Amino acid sequence: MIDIHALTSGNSRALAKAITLVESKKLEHRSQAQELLEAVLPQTGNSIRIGITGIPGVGKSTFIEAFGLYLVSQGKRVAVLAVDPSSPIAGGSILGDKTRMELLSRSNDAFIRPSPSEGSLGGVALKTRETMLLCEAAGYDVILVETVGVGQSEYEVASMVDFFMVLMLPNAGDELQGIKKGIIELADALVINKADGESINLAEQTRRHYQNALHLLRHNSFWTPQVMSCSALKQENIEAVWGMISGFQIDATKNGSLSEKRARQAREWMSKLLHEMLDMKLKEHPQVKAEMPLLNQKVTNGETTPFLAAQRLIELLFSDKKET
Ligand SMILES: Nc1nc2c(ncn2[C@@H]2O[C@H](COP(=O)(O)OP(=O)(O)O)[C@@H](O)[C@H]2O)c(=O)[nH]1
Ligand SMILES: [Mg+2]
Repeated sequence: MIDIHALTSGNSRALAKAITLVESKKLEHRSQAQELLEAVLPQTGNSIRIGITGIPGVGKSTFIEAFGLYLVSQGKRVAVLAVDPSSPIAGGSILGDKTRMELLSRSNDAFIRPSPSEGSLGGVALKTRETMLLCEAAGYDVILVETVGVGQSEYEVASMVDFFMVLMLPNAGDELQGIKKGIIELADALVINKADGESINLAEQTRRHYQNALHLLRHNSFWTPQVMSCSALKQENIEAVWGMISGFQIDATKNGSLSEKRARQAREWMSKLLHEMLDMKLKEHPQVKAEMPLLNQKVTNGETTPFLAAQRLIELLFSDKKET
């Protein structure tokens, strides 16, 4: 069993155990985990949740090391999580990159957790969401959620954080950046990394390029997305990146948009989970399973309409509810 008191007083062993429970696929663990999450819910929400994405090699791990160490030096406690639908052993993921976060991983004020290898209901992203809540209950002030951008992971990360940041290379033009369409539009900040040495001028050019490009986008938030540059390796301008994000945190807290955004995200997750649960019930239901092939056939042959077939399956799903 998890010692809730140890967890909420910041014991990292209790936190690690709680995360293992949340990540477990065993059914009884699932309900224990939900009980735990509900119990600690009042102690959550007191962090700033920051999403970080960018192509492999852009410098995410180096940035997180520099940024995390800076935050620790400012008295913050930092948790680093990852959403990566590929195996955590594969290259590019947090685990393989722990060497680039050597100092941070040794800090008592930092907690680094690799991506869960898989999730059933809600996927890897749900596990990370729940882990984020546990970290908040354990008193972490800043949660960094990294993704290497496989599959839908950038969208999933953007939908669980307060502030979404895209790291970029000093190379003007999206084509060269290998960034998926739509990601730039989700960004609260674009940060051109590796603005050092011979790349300083190119980084500045790239910064201006995106600064102009962002003006063309419409934003339905009080926040105007920012474009900055930094050097994670030389630890330059890292403080300015934090200045921008903490400025956002202060304003978004004051004007209510932070709590509004979180509430919306939670409702969207509920809806997503509801659909996934219904889907699972459909797939498991014996009569639905039995009639599905026949109805598929009938729809294929034009003997019934897709509407009527779907309606029949829904009726089957709910027909036995009175008996149970
Ligand atoms: N010159 C320079 N190199 C950097 C910087 N940040 C990271 N790198 C290098 O870029 C490579 C990839 O960095 P890494 O943090 O592993 O990138 P990730 O794949 O996005 O996590 C490594 O060789 C880093 O040393 C930077 O600010 N400037
Ligand atoms: Mg990395």
